[in-house]
Amino acid sequence: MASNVFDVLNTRACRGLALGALALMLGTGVAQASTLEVSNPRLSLLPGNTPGAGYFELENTGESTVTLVGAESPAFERVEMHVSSEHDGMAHMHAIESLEIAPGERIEFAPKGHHLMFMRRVEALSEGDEAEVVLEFSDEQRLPVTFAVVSPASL
Ligand SMILES: [Cu+2]
Repeated sequence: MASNVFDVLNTRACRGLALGALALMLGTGVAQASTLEVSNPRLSLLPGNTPGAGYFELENTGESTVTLVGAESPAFERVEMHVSSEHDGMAHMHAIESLEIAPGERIEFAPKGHHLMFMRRVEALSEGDEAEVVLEFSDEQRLPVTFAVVSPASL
C-alpha cells in the first residue's frame, strides 16, 4: 500500500516537472528545435588538410517547412553545403545556399548526394574523436549536433 501511494505522488511530481519544462521551452522558442531530428551524424576525414565531408539524416517532425541555411564548427574555418552530381560519367559538386525540408520530410546527407564540406581544419581531429557542429536555419534556429569523426573507408 505504502509503495502505491508513493508511486502516485511520484507520477504527479514527474508530470508537473514535464509541464514546467514544456512551458519554459514554449516561452523561449526552444520548442522548435524539438521538431528536428538528426541521426547518424558523421564526419569523414581524409589525411592531411583536405576538406572533410559531413553526413547525417535530418527529419522535420514539425508542421512547418524549415530551411537549412548553413553550418559552422569550431574545428573548421568554414562549413559549406554541397550537392554531388554526375554528368557524362564525371563527378561534380557545387555549393548550395539553402535547403528546404517540408513537414514530415526526411533528408539524407550521404556520399554522392548532399553533404557538408568542412573547410580548413583549425583543430587537430582524428578518427574516434567528436566534432561539434551547429546547423543553422533561416528562422535563426541553431541546432547543435555532435559528429563522430570516421574514416572514409567506413562509409
Ligand atoms: Cu563537397
